Amino acid sequence: MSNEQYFPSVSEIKYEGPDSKNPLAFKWYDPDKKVGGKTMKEHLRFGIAYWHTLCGAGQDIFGSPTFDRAWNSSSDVKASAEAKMHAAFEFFQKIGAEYYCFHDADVIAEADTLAESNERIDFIADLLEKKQQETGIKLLWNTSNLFSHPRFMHGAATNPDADVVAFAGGKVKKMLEVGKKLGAENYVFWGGREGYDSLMNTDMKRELDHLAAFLSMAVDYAKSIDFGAQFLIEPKAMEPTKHQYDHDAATCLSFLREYNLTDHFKLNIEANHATLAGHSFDHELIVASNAGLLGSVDANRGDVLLGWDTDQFAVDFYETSRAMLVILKQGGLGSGGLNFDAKLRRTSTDIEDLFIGHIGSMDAFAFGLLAADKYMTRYDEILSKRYQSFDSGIGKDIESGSADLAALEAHATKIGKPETISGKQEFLENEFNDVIVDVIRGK
Ligand code: XUL
Ligand code: CO
Repeated sequence: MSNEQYFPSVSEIKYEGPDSKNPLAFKWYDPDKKVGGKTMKEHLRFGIAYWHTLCGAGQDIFGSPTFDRAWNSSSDVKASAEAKMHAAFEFFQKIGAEYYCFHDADVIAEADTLAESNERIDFIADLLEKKQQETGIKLLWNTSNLFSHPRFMHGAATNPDADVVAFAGGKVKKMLEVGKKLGAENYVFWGGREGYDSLMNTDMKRELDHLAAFLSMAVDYAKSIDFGAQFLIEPKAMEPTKHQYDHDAATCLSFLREYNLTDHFKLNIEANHATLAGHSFDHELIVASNAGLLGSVDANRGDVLLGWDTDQFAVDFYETSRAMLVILKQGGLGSGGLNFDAKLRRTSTDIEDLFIGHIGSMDAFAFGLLAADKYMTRYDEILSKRYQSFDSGIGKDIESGSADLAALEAHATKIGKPETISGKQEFLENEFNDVIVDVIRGK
């Protein structure tokens, strides 16, 4: 089985440059090209999402699967997990991604009992470890699926039934052990069912206390087994629940601060989750980054006309450039990376489409990196100029905390009235477009 090729029509994807017309080549992602002292590969740290790329079958809420994947042909649980893993690593190698991410349930089907699921996980974790060693591909993050199984319908850590909370805890414990075994650099908590559909039956305060207790137990257990991965919370506003407790970056920060968890968690910001919360992608990145807690990114996009998590591949150069600007400004993602939490449209049924989707998005982020690098100095200049009145005089006193309202009054009285200063928004928008055009022209 391991010698079987699941993607025989595609060989290793190479960089051919912007003039290439080859859909199976990179136009912007040139892994070893240096940008500001680091290679593109080091900046971008691309990760492949097992659940979409390997498990995605093209189903939607109205229709059955449309993709016919060779690795899904076995009905035996272990044989099918093994086949999927071989397909996965063939894909990771051919696309040239250094990292991957998975939930427990992505790599092998869950059983009804924790003991049987754990036995299955041990089986596949041994194989994953070997594959990682053979290929040099690393685990960006792993996580536990605490949202698909019916037992989690009322939540996992926030379930009103303590037995289910215990089940969720058992699953997380196992995945922390697997993360350690596989050298995961991060561990993600996405609270897919941690929220509510109705306040008629929900004690929000108690559920949030339980969530914090659960996360603290995870912190303690990771410490006890010496698993040093960065813990990440992934904000999402809604879907599947009407309101998710990890609503957006600001809500997560306030939760982490309230329960004294900021030393242990950063945020994993997903573009489509930002838009579901009514924010732009760069807004969420900036909120997390300002707190020093931007840990990693789920790189995808939504559709402005659809109100759900479409998880499309990000291809908009403007958006990726804006995102990369925030990432560059904070000096990179550290142990984080850009994980493609993105899936093919249901109608994109060719096996090559899987490569084309990732290629387009890898190119879009590589392009974004070039544009951000070009714009960085100018961006700093714009911001420092706009706030320069805080560098001296009354502004400096405000920032340092030495001013009081009487001092502000005295200052205002002295100046008579403030000048009118333009925000130059349109000018700056046009200028940013010019930078994008310059990158396209290779200037
Ligand atoms: C769901 C989502 C998840 C997390 C990991 O919207 O983004 O796949 O990234 O659980
Ligand atoms: Co995600």
